[in-house]
Amino acid sequence: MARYLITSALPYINGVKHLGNLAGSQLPADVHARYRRLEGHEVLFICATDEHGTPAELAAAEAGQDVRAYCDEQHLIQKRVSEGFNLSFDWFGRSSNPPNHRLTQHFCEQLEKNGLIEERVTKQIYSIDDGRFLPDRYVEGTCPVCGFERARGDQCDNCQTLLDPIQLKNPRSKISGSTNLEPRDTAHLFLLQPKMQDRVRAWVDQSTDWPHLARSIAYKWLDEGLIDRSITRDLSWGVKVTKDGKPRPGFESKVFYVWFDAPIEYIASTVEWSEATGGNWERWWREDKGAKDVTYVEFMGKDNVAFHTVSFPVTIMGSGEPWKLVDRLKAFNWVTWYGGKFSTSEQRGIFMDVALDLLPSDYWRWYLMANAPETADAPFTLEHFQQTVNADLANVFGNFVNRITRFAETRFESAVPDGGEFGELEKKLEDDISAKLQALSAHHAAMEFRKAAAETRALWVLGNEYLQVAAPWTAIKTDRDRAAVGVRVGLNLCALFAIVAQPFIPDAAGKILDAIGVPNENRKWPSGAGERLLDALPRGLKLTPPDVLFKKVEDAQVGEWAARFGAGS
Ligand code: B3M
Ligand code: ZN
Repeated sequence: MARYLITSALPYINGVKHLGNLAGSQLPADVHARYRRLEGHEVLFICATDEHGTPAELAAAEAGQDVRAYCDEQHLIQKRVSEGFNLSFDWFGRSSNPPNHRLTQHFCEQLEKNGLIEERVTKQIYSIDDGRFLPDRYVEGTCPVCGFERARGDQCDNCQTLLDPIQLKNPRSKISGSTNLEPRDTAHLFLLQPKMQDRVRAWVDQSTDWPHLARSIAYKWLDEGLIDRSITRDLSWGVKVTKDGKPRPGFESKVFYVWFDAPIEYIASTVEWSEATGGNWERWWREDKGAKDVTYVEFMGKDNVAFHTVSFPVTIMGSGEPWKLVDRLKAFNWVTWYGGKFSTSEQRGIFMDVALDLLPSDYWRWYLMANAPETADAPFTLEHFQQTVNADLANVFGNFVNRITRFAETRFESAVPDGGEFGELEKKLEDDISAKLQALSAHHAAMEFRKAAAETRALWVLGNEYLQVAAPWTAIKTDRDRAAVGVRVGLNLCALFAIVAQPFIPDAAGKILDAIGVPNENRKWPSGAGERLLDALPRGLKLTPPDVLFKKVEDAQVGEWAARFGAGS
């Protein structure tokens, strides 16, 4: 048994996330956490809302709410939605909670002790009309790199370049729209990343276990060369800046930059978990306290990779303390809405809360993982969604379970039949199934979600092909033993298919396993070694055929949703 610490990128607090956000971090992290748990490993799965910085302040202002009240409300909303999607977090914390404040201040003080922090006076954009400095997203303007006209002060959404507001051409205030802006002097703390460049590169060099996308992005940043980065901002909402545990003189109206404190919340959320449950967070995060044998896996969208492969490691390594570093980092491209952007303001795309009103979470989970944006961006279209879930879930998997459980009910007294022996057909099926199971496990272990979903589907297809040939409904007329073998194997396949589908579609899988009467302790991932895969259920075991597992998505629904969610527009 191994230990896995799994984190998903922390969703910003500024509103419910769309299906693309879900597909790029929280959902694959959940699938992987479920897979590792089923294998019998010890898993700690951590997430939280990312509550600081200009996104939070701007969203609260737009909602006409005080920032804290806004965050309290939005955190609960996101928590409820993540429960609706069956995201099995061991803890869903908040970056605004005290543990993150304490740890963020601690890291900064450590970094300063180690000569990695410098206080510098820099020019920041000051808005004369708003009477304040305008950090990050409080400014918009033209990107100096690609010319995109609505680049935000912290990052260009078009070319992904990380920016300083001062670099924007034609800047304007996001608060008032004013262009009456001027550069003014103000002090900030800078993290001297270049001093850590060689150590970070050496660490990436030896991190051969990272999937390709993450590695290539990390090298892009290292090759460009790290720069000193300001880690404080002129804002009131956030983690206060301290020195020797006391407010830092000259920094009374400043807080840490959200990207400095957000990754620290992975640790702090684990502290929240331990405070709430009596767990031991250090066992997961401190190499001197038992975390050496932890495999730490991170999930995120590609725009977050630089912060996790460079900035956060600089914080961790620069502290000089034995904190756990990421072992495997899985990054994703975008899910697009018909090739374009999801947008709350323009009502384009489906967001997590609305998705749950339309269909059970399993439908979305299956589609998003079967089409995970792993090697390229993946467009979400309602037509493809309908096609996929109807074919895979309703026709292939749902029908299989339905057919065989109904037949067992009518012809074998709702029980796993006894009698008959395995023939060539069953022996071959057993070989085919074990080969596919082995491939499936390998894809899950490699966090190749598309391949894992395809392999899961391939198993279901094998089951249908078997039933087609074994045809117990025909055999029963002449040879009851032969029919009994077909039904027994069919029911065992149902159980096996549901067991390995649990990471993707936990609700439906649970329903099937309940219907067949498979107890919890027998729902573990098949190890492959010497198992009687097709003869595992006790003979005579009673079952209740499940209700319709997956209703088909109808054309009328697709038409209605297309109009409502701006399909193709
Ligand atoms: N909240 C950005 C995002 O949601 C950011 C991730 C933080 S991970 C520490 O894409
Ligand atoms: Zn740009």
